[in-house]
Amino acid sequence: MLGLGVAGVAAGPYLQRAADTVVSKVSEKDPTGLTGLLPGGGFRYYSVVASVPTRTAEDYTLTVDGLVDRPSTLRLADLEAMPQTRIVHDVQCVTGWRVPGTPFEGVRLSHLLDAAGVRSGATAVRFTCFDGSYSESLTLDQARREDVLVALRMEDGPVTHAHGGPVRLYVAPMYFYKSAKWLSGITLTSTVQPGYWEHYGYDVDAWVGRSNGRDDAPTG
Ligand SMILES: Nc1nc2c(c(=O)[nH]1)N[C@H]1C(S)=C(S)[C@@H](COP(=O)(O)O)O[C@H]1N2
Ligand SMILES: [Mo]
Repeated sequence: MLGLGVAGVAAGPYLQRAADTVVSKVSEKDPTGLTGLLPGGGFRYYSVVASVPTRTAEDYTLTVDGLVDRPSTLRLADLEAMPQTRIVHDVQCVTGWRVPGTPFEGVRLSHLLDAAGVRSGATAVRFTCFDGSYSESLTLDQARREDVLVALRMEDGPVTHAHGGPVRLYVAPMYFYKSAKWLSGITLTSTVQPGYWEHYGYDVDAWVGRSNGRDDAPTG
């Protein structure tokens, strides 16, 4: 776990600055300013970069490419026009905090994969983000699960910028670091390419309660 400690130190200043930005918004409502907490009950703000550009319904795009027959660039309206699935599930961060019974809604990743036509050589999916730094990955089997969404809504409203809007990934059965915020790219690959935190020691297969050295159900 040495690598994780180093990553924590390296990411610290960015997390702090990002949290300051959010706190200043929170404090308009709550002058006591809960450090690092987002409005909406228990969520914490995470970003590995100091500032993230905003994307609106007009300028947001999601590319689907790599080992597919039909690469595409989707706009928010394209995603909104697809079948929507709602999942209510606990959110669990690997650091211990948990938000029970959180609704997410959006397009099943499997729907986008089918629409793109996954080629036979593909075994994994890589996710990239318009923050310019974060990335994640899933095996193709994991990506096809029914509880993996390209989420447009969270807590029964649009995904806010702080939560990774307008579009974030939501991988319900895994620790929340798999749920890449500010999603901008879905690339079908021939091998799993470990994501941002996975380079620093977090498990690539991030099943809640069965990975990252937490074989007992987390209590955070
Ligand atoms: N682009 C991006 N996505 C990300 C992260 C990040 O730093 N950047 N952090 C991950 C981690 S560790 C967690 S716990 C959740 C936090 O989501 P929230 O900020 O909506 O609470 O986002 C995940 N997705
Ligand atoms: Mo996390």
